[in-house]
Amino acid sequence: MNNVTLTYFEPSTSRGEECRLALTLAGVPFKDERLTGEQWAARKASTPFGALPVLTVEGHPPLAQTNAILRLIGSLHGLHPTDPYEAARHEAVMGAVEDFRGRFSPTNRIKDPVEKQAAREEFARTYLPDWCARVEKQLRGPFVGGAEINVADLKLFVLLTPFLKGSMDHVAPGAFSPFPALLKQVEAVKTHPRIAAWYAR
Ligand SMILES: N[C@@H](CCC(=O)N[C@@H](CS)C(=O)NCC(=O)O)C(=O)O
Repeated sequence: MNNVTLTYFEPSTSRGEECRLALTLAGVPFKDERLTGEQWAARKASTPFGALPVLTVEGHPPLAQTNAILRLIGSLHGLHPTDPYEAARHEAVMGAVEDFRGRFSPTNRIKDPVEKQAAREEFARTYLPDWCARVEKQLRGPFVGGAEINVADLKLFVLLTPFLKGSMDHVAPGAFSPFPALLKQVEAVKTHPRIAAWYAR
């Protein structure tokens, strides 16, 4: 991969961060382009699907859709399984992360504080434990595929870290306590030398 640019917004809590971490883990030097709202408004129409992240690699058209970007980086750099069935299992975990976002994100847009609290508490009581129990069954431990880290692990890490830090109002970090294998997975990603080095910059 030559002359690589990863375009996203500033936050480190969502899809663009997953791609930055994948490039970091792969040891690929890249331009870390972070757009302001104004820059994005001028650029949106020219992107493949009108959303970020977008990966640009010399000699190839710009690539959008986070999971496609992660699969590409993972496949080129030994961070995604080569066995098609195991690869599909990892992709299912990546899809489950997007499912979680799809269920949680609407609560960000609720204006009424009482309604928002109720929606998040309901999420923490119902969807969250069911999702965690199902995802835990997919972990061979500590990572999705066993001893080796893969791009699917980065998605779980980026999704869960803000919750475990207590940054999501009305969803206590303790909601994840019944799922020790999941907590171990997040810790294993966080302490991976290349990931730790990225956050120590
Ligand atoms: N399915 C897409 C979703 C991308 C997406 O929704 N990106 C958001 C940021 S996380 C975005 O670009 N929002 C700005 C906009 O839609 O104008 C993916 O997985 O990459």
